[in-house]
Amino acid sequence: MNAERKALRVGKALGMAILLGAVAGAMLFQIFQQTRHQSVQSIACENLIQSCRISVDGQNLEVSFSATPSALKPFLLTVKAVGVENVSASFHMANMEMGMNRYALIPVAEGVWQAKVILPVCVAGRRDWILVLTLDESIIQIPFATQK
Ligand SMILES: [Cu+2]
Repeated sequence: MNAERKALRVGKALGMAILLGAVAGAMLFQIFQQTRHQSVQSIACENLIQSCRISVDGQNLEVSFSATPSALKPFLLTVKAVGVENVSASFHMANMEMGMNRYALIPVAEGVWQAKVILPVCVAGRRDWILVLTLDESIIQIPFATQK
């Protein structure tokens, strides 16, 4: 009886420890995520085909599409940014899971990064997308629309 009670107590303590550990882990992960990405900025680009000049975290960049984006039609995404080590792009829709649309941009010249992008068709018929660019530690969101 006594041993049983002891085992129960140990089990409860262990469960509590695991729970606290999980909570602490989740909090640490969140802090890590926040410090890793210093800023998320949403930027309006009038015309991504003519290229969009952006200044973020003291870094000047230029973002452009090679053609008017349209679902299932490949286009080139070009980002001009000097002095960055990693550029990646992902495409999202607000409040709608559109699957994995993630691209690692490849440096094609000094400070010029590119990826060939193919956007999926939206089952809801929406055309509003958000390009999320990650340049090292900075994240930039650029809303745009696809053509029919
Ligand atoms: Cu959609």
